[in-house]
Amino acid sequence: MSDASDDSLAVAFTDATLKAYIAATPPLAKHFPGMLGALQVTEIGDGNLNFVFFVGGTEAALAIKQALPYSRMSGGSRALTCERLGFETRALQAFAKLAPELVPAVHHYDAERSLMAQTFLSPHIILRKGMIAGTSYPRLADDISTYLARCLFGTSDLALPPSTKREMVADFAGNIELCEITERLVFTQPFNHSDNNRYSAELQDAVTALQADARLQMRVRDLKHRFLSRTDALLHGDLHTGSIMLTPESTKVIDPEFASFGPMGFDIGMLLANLMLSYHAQPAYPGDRRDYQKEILLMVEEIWTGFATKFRALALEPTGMGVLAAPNFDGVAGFAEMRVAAIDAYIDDVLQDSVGYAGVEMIRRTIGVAHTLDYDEIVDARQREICERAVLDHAVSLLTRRDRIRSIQDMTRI
Ligand code: SR1
Ligand code: MG
Repeated sequence: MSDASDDSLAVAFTDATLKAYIAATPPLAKHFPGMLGALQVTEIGDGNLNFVFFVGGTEAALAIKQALPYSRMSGGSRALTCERLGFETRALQAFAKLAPELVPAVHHYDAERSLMAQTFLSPHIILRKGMIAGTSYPRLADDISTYLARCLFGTSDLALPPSTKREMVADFAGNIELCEITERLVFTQPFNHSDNNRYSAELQDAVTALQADARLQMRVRDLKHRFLSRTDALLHGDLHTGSIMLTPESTKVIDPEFASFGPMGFDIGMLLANLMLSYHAQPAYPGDRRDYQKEILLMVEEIWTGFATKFRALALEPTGMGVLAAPNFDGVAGFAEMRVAAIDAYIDDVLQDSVGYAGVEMIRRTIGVAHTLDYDEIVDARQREICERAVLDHAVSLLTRRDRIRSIQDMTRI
């Protein structure tokens, strides 16, 4: 199922060539009746990998994403397969079947031009930016826990017929280059001496200590092994606060180009880590952010408990078809209780994984190559160092206590 994309056709659009492409492509042109002559085109992307264009006018708009055969952040020097956009498209389509209101709709995909059109989200903004501004998002925990429960459960063996699951695993196993980026940038470089790592000299003692901690290194290797070897569910693969666009009333998960099958705790942990990164950065922002910090902790707790409750309900549905489905005859003594216990044990395992992956993500965003805007925004170097130290301390505690975590409060209390 991998794309037959010919990278030579994936050349960067200009305003004029994109307008001409839209006019000549019926599934796109139909969005702009009577407007094709006056379309506005603006490149609005700010991610590491791709280009994103706003295309539209007063009546209608689309977001058009283009993946070129290199990463945007490398300026052309680092080759990267255009197939990533095919994986993103198929992941969005899979998630749309499970949680249609929580992802943007895909309207068109062209593998040869390496282009995908999706709903333009407005007035949504990137969650990370909203949290830097101290904005409250009362729907977020409920929406995102619904997204996680439905998408992780719905692409797992608990829900899918085995043949469908195997076909999907085989398809997404082809997302090799993007998974390799995660393996290198998330699990390998930050825990080794690497010229790619990036952190201020003031943090050197903390970095040296964590890199020399054998127990921590083994925990990270165990989590990396699980990431590589498990195929529990289709993961978004890069579910940080830059991959969520929202308003106080609406939440959309975007950008699943790193999608692959893996352990459920990877997506959940990455999201919780980015919320905790925001939590630890808040003291450096203007104003008194203590109440907002409490909101963030509550959100972390509500996302986990919402996920666990909804996932459990899905797994226990009497019509469930997955591996834990009830036998189709009554009276297997003790089966119902054992099924509940098995699901609860599975959820406990996902929690411990989530906490571990959260620790890894917090560390790699602080000392690895890919930092986040939360900390890039802090101009006072001493203040940034204080916040980053808090992140590293918290992350190391999460990793070293991972197997003793019994509830989400064990994570937020630390
Ligand atoms: C080369 S891409 C660097 C990072 O940005 C993405 O959002 C992923 O998190 C990746 O690790
Ligand atoms: Mg992204």
